[in-house]
Amino acid sequence: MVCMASDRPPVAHHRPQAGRSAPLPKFRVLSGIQPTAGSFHLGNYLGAVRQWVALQESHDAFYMVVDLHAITLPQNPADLRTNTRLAAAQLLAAGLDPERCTLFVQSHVPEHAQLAWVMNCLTGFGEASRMTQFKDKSAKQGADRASVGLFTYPVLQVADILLYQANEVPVGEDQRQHIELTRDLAERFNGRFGETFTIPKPYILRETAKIYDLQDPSIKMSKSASTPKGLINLLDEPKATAKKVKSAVTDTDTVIRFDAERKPGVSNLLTIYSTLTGEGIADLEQKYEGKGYGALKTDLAEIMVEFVTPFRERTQQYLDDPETLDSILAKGAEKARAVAAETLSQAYDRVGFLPAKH
Ligand code: ATP
Ligand code: LTN
Repeated sequence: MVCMASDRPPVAHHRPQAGRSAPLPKFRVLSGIQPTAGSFHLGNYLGAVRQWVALQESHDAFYMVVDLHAITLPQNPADLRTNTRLAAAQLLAAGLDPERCTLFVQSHVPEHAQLAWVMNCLTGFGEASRMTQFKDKSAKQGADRASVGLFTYPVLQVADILLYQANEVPVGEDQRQHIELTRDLAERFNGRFGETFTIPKPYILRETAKIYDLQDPSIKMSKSASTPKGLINLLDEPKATAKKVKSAVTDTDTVIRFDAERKPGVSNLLTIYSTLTGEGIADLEQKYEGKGYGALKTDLAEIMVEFVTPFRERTQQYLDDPETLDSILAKGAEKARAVAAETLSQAYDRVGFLPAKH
């Protein structure tokens, strides 16, 4: 495994201050997900969204559907609109509660694009060129056809995080480099213009940082890289999902043991099983001792079906009532904007922009 669990509690650069009698203000988390598919996949859920749900209980949580990021690759406008609502509906179905967190759409808060411009001007061309996700995605399209937006994608993500003075950013392992860039740019800005931004930390849980493709456990489960049989979409027919789990690639021996290097397929299934049920890996190894892969896969298929069936129903309920959904997003954007506007105005002032007179 490549990553470390986030150390807790986080040490904020700007620790929130409280009066003697007031309760300590909560740390802030922020994260985002792209509306670029018709369904979240299991990697999105286990690697990120599940943590978002948990963190809304303990943190001041901001979560957004990042449609500005989505258009760094070509999107059909009608699909983008549909997928944006769909992403919000899935986040609510997964357990986000608009009373406990701020849920919004990135393009509803114009400050993201405004701060991104400032941060673009602090980012080295070479520094941006080293972002591995840009290299991967641009290589897929043919480097010459990649947009400048794709190149500067990570800098927009930096602006997303810094606008909210987030202490922690719950994401999967593939996002670590972008959080590192955020830290570097925040330090650079603070060093050059005076203390302005909180330095955020990645919040990446070791166990679920990277969920692998069920057919090729050497690559991460991803909407773009995975084979259809290796990708579990949460909104797919539960029967199809069960079938994919049952035909997951394992290995030629039959021992159910967690060993990410030598037995990546089985280990991936154990991780998924353990996270969805709360049963420890060691307990699962014991439970399936001498039973073979068939039994493990059959049980996991059932667990998956039990998980996705109500998830699909709840998502559909939100989609059936777009007015309520849009009003949740409108309230979220209003709350988000209040925070973002304050940070942006400070940053503009520090950079030396002349205040606009109203
Ligand atoms: P892409 O096809 O562009 O790679 P994706 O499937 O990785 O997309 P994103 O919308 O980019 O999906 O990711 C949303 C969140 O899900 C991020 O925090 C990301 O780190 C996390 N995530 C995505 N795939 C996995 C995975 N296989 N394991 C763990 N976390 C993941
Ligand atoms: N690049 C992220 C999505 C994202 C994000 C953010 C995550 C955009 N802005 C801010 C955390 C914080 C991805 O998951 N692909």
